[in-house]
Amino acid sequence: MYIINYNKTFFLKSAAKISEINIKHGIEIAFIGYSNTGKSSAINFLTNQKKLAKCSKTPGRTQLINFFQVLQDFRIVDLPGYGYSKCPVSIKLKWENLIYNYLNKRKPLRGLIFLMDIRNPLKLHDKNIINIILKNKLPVLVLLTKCDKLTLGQQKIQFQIVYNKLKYLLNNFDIELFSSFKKVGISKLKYQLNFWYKKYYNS
Ligand SMILES: Nc1nc2c(ncn2[C@@H]2O[C@H](COP(=O)(O)OP(=O)(O)O)[C@@H](O)[C@H]2O)c(=O)[nH]1
Ligand SMILES: [Mg+2]
Repeated sequence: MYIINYNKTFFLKSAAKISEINIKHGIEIAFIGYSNTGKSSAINFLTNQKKLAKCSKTPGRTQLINFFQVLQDFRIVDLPGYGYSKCPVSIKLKWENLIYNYLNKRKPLRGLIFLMDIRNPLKLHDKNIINIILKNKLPVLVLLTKCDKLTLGQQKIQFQIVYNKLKYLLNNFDIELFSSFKKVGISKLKYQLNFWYKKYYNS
């Protein structure tokens, strides 16, 4: 298997609208989930860089789509977190629009890393995202984040519960426990990203 060095990933650009994105070559994989689920932390963990994607204690800070280049024809994308309850409705709608547009229209998009806090998965917006995923037949890796917050026993139980629910909701998915803090789940994440890149590269 072709080994990708994720440590060399660098920030490429941000966009507030999908019409602003002029990069059309190669493929990209997007990280999606509620604000504060650990998207930026996961990207930093993956790339072994402390501040590549900004992590924030204030949820909802990342309002732009951020593109990071892994390889010349391979990008990862940090999507704005949806559904942060304390922000104004107008901003919320703008974000949702941006995310839905991205998921529906972005041609290089080949897969999603779908993050849900293990303690509170499958919330309202997660289900909306699942519907778009189904419609667009996007392959998904679900990460149950912040698994360090639960005991190993609780993690296993919660994993099984979410897996059983997703089985009826999604066709093409995999699921993994994840913690950026305790360094859990990184081999599966890399394996999945490598797999999608390889599929593109060999096509
Ligand atoms: N316990 C725990 N907290 C985490 C983990 N990853 C991120 N966090 C915390 O959750 C908050 C949101 O993380 P961030 O990566 O900015 O989430 P984002 O909004 O989805 O990009 C921050 O306070 C992080 O320190 C994790 O693996 N375990
Ligand atoms: Mg973030």
